[in-house]
Amino acid sequence: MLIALLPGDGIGPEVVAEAVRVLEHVAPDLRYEQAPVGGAAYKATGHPLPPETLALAKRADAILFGAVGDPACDALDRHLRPEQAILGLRKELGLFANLRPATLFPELADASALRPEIARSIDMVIVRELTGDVYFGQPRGRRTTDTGRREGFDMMRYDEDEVARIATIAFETARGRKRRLCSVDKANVLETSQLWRDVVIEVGARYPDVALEHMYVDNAAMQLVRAPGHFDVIVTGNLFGDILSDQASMCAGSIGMLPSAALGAGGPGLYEPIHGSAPDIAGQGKANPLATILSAAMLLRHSLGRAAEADRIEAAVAAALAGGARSADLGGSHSTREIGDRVLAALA
Ligand code: GGG
Repeated sequence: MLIALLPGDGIGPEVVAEAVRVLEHVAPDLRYEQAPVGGAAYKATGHPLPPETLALAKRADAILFGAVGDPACDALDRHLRPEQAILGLRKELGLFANLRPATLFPELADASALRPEIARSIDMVIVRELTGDVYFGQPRGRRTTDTGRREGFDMMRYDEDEVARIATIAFETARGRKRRLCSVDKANVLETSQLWRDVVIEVGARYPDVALEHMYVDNAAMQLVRAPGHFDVIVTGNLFGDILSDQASMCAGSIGMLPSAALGAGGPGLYEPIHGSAPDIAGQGKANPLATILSAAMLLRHSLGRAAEADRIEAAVAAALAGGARSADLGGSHSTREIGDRVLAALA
């Protein structure tokens, strides 16, 4: 089995290196090929997603992705910015479903932005749609109006098939859990959200065993900090999911803890920490590699069907945390490498 390694920018290479050490320990038969992506690829080739990188991603059995984003690229045209690489991979590979589990490891209750007794109730999966919404809608761009004012615009757009397929993934995910699904939208204001709500209800008719509720995104943001235990599975669009999952991560201790899987209809899945490239701490060995290590566990489970190895990694992360492993984001001083060492020690 071939794993494409796309470490990317900032702390991406540091956290991917630790995840690979862990994968090599639990699944020594896997093969790896690495390619540049994001700002690193732009600097090397003039494009954030070079054809060779895309070709590797397409022929791999799964992709382990680090992070993209580089302040040195801030002035570039949008099409050349590092973030276009991850958007391009999702689109090219048809990776429309993003599973973002937000679970609190009990040892991290004190690291949560919430009071520990509230934080302990967090156990949810956010199902974020990944290939639609304002991220991809057309038209988009900049123009100067007749009166000489500069204007920027992005089209928020979903069609019913895009909503139906992500809703189906969300209902199936809920079926494998506590059978509660909260669909998050802004249907009191947005046309796209009204369509979203209609289609989710239609798909829900096939899942009478799953309790479906609808929530406006502003209320969902509030409920995530007031009563996170209310949520089992959340399904939402690309933009709302991006924002809510970062919020959920801080409730679960740190953005350095949340893994994700981007899945489509066949083809390789892409696995990445939800955090970005964190250029302020890049190269200093301060980054928390656990989100990437947990993403590697998701890779084993979802793309390779190797649940036993995935379970071992997750248990080792829990054991490392129970043994006091703490990077700076969790209030500790262990380096990226030391956290990797502690997970490996728990696996031994
Ligand atoms: N590992 C996540 C990452 O690199 N995030 C940077 C980013 O801009 N992502 C866009 C998105 O997730 O929609």
